[in-house]
Amino acid sequence: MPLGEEKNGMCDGSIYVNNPHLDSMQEDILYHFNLGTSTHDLPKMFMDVKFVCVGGSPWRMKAFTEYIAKELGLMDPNAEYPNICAGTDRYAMYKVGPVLCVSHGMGIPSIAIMLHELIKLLYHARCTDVTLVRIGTSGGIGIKPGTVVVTKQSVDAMFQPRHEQIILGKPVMRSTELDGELANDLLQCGKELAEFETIIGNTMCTLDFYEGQARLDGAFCSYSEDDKQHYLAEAYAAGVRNIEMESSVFAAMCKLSNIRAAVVCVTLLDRQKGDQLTSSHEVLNNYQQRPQVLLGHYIKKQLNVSKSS
Ligand code: R2B
Ligand code: URA
Repeated sequence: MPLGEEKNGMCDGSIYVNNPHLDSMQEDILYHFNLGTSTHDLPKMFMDVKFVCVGGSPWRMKAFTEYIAKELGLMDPNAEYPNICAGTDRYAMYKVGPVLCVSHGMGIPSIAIMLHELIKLLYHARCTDVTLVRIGTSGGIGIKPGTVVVTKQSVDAMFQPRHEQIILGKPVMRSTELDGELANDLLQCGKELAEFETIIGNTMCTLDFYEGQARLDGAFCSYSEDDKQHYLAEAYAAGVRNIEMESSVFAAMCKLSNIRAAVVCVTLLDRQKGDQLTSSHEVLNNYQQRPQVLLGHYIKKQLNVSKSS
């Protein structure tokens, strides 16, 4: 099947799941969330969700929940936000008003499992007009560390905008197209904030942090510094400005289920200058807050919340 031709439903704002088997199941257990359709009233719990923010670390998702609660003036800033998935340590989930925050771990397999269950959760809850944003960290190419990159296209290690999913032993290629208007709106938010540099560029999604990202400091390395620089230069020429490990499957699955989606990652280092993360924890923590601040600004604008509480 040509790239991007899998069915992805109507553009009516509803969540699309393309699985006829789901209809005949008596209940659906979202195992890695410790939630289910017969044990939980998913519409009651989640129907009002309009923004979903996903990121690698559970800790960062909790921090974003507290931040957004304060920014939206929705709740007592000192309130505790319970982890909705407390019964499992696979993923963490928090909700404040229309904002749901979910952690996804590291790498394509981890985020893909989470997204299958998240998409079904939103579907069972009958959510509509949901915007889903991945906020995260990345390695930059030729840009200042701390720059926030809004993804234009997620590309694979051969710089192609596709995600390969093996199904029944055969490769299925899926399009990684993201919502261009949302990406531009997020870029605009970065410009309005003017607190850090925000750019739009292609994001390379790899299967590994070390050899997959042309690092010289893994346990194994069979290439030279020149080989590494050549590869990074090729990536730059293909429009790649940052490298991370989840955007391709994220983009592909959101497209298949009709969800408006974006990827916003801060760069922690310039990979043309090194491989190791030598900046202090303070600096890295400051960088990691930038995608949160940008997304917070976007959500506030969408909800017409004018000032910080
Ligand atoms: C960015 O950072 C993680 C690796 O350190 C990975 O999850 C990613 O995409
Ligand atoms: N995350 C990555 O995947 N790569 C980096 O270089 C930094 C963060």
